[in-house]
Amino acid sequence: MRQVFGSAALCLMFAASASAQSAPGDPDAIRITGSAEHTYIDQDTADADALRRVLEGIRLPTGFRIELYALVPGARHMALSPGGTVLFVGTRRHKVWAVLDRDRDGAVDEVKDFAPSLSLDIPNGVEVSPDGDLFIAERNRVLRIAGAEAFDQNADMVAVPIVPQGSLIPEAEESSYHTARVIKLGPDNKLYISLGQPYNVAPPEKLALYNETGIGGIIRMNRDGSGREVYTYGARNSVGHDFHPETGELWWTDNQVDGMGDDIPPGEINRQTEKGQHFGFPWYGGGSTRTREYAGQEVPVEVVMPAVETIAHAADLGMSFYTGDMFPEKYRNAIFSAQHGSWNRSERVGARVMVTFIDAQGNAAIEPFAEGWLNQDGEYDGRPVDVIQHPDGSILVSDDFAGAVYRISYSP
Ligand SMILES: [Ca+2]
Ligand SMILES: [Ca+2]
Repeated sequence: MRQVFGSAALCLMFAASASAQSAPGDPDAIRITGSAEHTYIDQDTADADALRRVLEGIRLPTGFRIELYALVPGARHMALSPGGTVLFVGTRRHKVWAVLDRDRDGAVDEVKDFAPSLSLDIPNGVEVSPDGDLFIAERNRVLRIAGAEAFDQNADMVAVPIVPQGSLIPEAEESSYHTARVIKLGPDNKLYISLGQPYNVAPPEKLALYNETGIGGIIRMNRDGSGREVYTYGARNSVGHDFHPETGELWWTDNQVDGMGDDIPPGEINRQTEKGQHFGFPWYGGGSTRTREYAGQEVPVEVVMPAVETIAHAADLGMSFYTGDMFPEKYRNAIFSAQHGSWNRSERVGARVMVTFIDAQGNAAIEPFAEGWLNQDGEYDGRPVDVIQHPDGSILVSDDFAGAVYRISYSP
């Protein structure tokens, strides 16, 4: 019965999505400007000074330098506007922050909330297309706002729900667990959105519904919300993905099963070469480690094993390929990724930025790049979440524990 209901719900979801295809004057569009007051984040505070002292202790390869870029409360996933003047920063609360550098001199002029009249629910995922559409992926809705870079000057903007409220996942599957969406525009001009499944290990009776809806995977769709399909199967909770600059292949991080001890299962960075591949969850809890719940069962699908296994429970989150000119040549097309840090481990690991080098044969090797947020007392001074590239070739790192964005640059 459950599966029948699931299919019916899915049909309704697709019907709703289709009706939400946007045009100017769309009746579903939400007017987002108005009289609501912005919240401004003061950048000249004792917190900023304390964070600068923490950054003095961060270890980086020779020639690299890290500095505080902005104070941004709860900073999660990031996207830069095409003109480079606005950094949009998602959160797991109710705001998307706008970090403004109006004159593009690399110094932040102002940090305030984007569209305070807009009511948002876990707007973790943000993306901006090259032609200026801002996409916000919430717990259970996706919005598109055209021309968002100009929000500071333009008093007439609308948010179009390209995936209406309650249609990203069935409402009965809403949870506070694994609900931080990541959204990125692929080289095929489609939106790729990760949908974490809401369990430690998903129970068998949920699997059919999850396969249909893309929960425990990554879905893709056109920029108006049409043409939704499941691209990736067998993920547990992916919170970071990006496309290889040369091959266009989707690479993504995955957070693996808790409660199996300190040292297993490994975390994952996966390489996907075509639509519909399955990456093993819930039969595998990470790498080749079988979950207790599905132990001994024959695995009914062909499984793609991870390109990189990472240390258990480090919580690999946001990632980006590096295509800039600022860093030494060996970093070209490497992956920078954030390890948020463990909770399910007796001794903490993570809270660092990693780099993954991929050779011509596609073999990948990971190593620490920036570390030192885990202090001598074993406590966090920061927890990196996402890494993106700035147009100048530096990288930006968000931190939801410290409430900050850092900039890492290089000079020989
Ligand atoms: Ca500036
Ligand atoms: Ca896997």
